[in-house]
Amino acid sequence: VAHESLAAAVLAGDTRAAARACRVVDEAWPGHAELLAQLYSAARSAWLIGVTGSPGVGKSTLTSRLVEAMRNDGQRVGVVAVDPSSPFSGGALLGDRIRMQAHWADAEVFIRSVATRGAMGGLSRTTADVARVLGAWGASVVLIETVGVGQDELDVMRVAHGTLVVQAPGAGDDVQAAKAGLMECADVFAVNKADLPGAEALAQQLRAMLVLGHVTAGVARHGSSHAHGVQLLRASEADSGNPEWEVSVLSCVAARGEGINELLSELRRHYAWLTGTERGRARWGQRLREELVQRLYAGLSSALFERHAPEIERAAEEVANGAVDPYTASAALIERWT
Ligand SMILES: Nc1nc2c(ncn2[C@@H]2O[C@H](COP(=O)(O)OP(=O)(O)OP(=O)(O)O)[C@@H](O)[C@H]2O)c(=O)[nH]1
Ligand SMILES: [Mg+2]
Repeated sequence: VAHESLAAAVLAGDTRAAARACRVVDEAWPGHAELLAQLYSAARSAWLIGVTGSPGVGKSTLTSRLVEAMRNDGQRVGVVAVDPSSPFSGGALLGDRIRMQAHWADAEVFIRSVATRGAMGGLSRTTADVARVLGAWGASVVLIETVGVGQDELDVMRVAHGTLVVQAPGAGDDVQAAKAGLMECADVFAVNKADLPGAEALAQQLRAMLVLGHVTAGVARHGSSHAHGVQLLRASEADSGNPEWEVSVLSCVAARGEGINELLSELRRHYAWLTGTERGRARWGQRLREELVQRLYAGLSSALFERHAPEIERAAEEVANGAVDPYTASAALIERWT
């Protein structure tokens, strides 16, 4: 395969090769799946941490602090900054770059931004692929920062082993935002900007919500978006024994580097749970199963669309001119192809 030597160079820890591999997978060049297949087993040992939350809560500042802490441990670190907007809009990404500046010069830190929505699973597929390239390059930890607005961005967090949801006082609708999706993807909550008024109240609100939401924990969390896979996939998790992961709320002041080690050890404790307990392993196994299902959905539908393009075009024409209804037309095509 064309990318074999590229894979070898990435696996040897070559930074330029990793940058090139990121482009290959980000832009879905021919052979990118084969490249990723070659990197997969090495990438599996990397610990992927998602960092999300509303705009401006301090995700980048906190991510940068976590990188610092891991670098002090001598670990090679990857950062994937997911920018949901256009790569040309600048703003957020530029800000992130400035905050990450301290790490750009560090050869043991690889920072990559991802903006492609693309086909085949879009943002979360690209993020998973890029994070794996960084893992194969030798990052023992890959931090994935994304703004916690919109389903696509929240889906990105499913790529990570653990998700840190960052909240901050004064962001207005903090807890409201937490309710809408963010709450469900949190493995650990960080109440950042604990130097500002309202931080303690926010932490208490979050804790109260966790207690209330506890009944459904582990069932509602991390559900699959594909109806099919869900039941099949969930059964294994429900069957496995305790203990369920308990989400906690920790305070920090990322700007001053306070509370970072505590956050890191809580995240480590989560990773130990995920990889070292029956229920944790079932949870992670479910995610990996879901990835296959997602890739099949995307791959099968694009393959079918490609192969049957003229037929689909004819049916579309008939629906458009009223010769047939869309229900009958789609049912007939699906019947013929399956
Ligand atoms: N008071 C205070 N300000 C902080 C703290 N951490 C970050 N900030 C400030 O909050 C602002 C936003 O920080 P970022 O790290 O860019 O936040 P973000 O969540 O990455 O922002 P986006 O990526 O734009 O959504 C900056 O001005 C930071 O200096 C903190 O602990 N306390
Ligand atoms: Mg940021």
